Amino acid sequence: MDHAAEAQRTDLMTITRHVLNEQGRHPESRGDFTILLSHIVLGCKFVASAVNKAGLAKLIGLAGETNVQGEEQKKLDVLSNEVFVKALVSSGRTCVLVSEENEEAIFVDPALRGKYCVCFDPLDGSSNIDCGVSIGTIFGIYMIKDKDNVTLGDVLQPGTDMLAAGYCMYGSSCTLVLSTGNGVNGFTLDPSLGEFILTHPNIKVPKKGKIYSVNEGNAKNWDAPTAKYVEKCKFPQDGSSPKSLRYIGSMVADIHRTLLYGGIFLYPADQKSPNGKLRVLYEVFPMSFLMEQAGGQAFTGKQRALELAPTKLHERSPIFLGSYDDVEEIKALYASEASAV
Ligand code: AFP
Repeated sequence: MDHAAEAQRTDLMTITRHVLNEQGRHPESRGDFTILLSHIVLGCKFVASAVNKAGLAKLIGLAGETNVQGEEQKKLDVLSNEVFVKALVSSGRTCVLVSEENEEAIFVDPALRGKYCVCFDPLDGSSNIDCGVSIGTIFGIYMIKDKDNVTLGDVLQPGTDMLAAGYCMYGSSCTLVLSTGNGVNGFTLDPSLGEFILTHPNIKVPKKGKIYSVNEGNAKNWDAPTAKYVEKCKFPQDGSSPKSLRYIGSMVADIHRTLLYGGIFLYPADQKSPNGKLRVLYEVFPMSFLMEQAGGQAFTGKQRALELAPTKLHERSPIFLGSYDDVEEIKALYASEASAV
């Protein structure tokens, strides 16, 4: 018997144990973050179970409401949002919440307030629900600046102030990817234990990738650097092989693949959407934080994505993120266009 392998199989690193270990790096810490995270994990488990049962429980389909982006809202979106808001409020560790599904920020009742702010998209990729494609929850966590004067400014902080970010992907397996600012780790839900177990320690995005990921249906409206970049992916002039195209249309799934296999994910600005489509607070920032923590880069076409200073809750931004070298290439194309004008 291989005793070393056996010991590993029986010495399970759950997500809570991992975060408690991380807490050791901050001697002043009193466990508040661990409690907050355990409530986020509970929300993820609930949604994972609801997604698995969706077809059976007739949760799929329109709920007859539209969300603040004017999109059709699905029943699962409504349910996931309710679950996360309740889980976060009841943790007693949150103060301001921003959800993709709520037009206004939620200011937690003072009696239940803690020091964290959470921006989240409870169920991103909802147009993929009905066909069973992977969808996910995305979240970013900040600390309030002044507990006696809580304002919208607490959630309109630049991404560089983010303390932690993550996503949970509801796919062929349920995977939670988390960074608390000290690298990126992936945990897979073991349904028999009901626990997320560390399966992808210290994720590093390959320095250069072989995949590009973009909605090419928007190509006619792209700006010149994006169009040139995608042309280079397909018809490289340096003797390298063309890149493969993979696009799921569900950011969590596209970013998860990019983190593991490398490459670049693009949601650029175009003539119809000058700010792109993806939302800064709960899509662009958390994914950029994770990508940087994994050794990659995130760029808006003008600047490092995490340095954006959002002024509105549901603000959008163009985004290019992934392997370090691939993002360098698109940065160079934007820089040469800027120097040409
Ligand atoms: P939905 O939640 O409406 O499916 O949008 C998903 C999303 O916000 C993000 O997850 C995808 O990366 C992106 O939009 C896909 O957008 P396109 O359908 O325009 O390619």
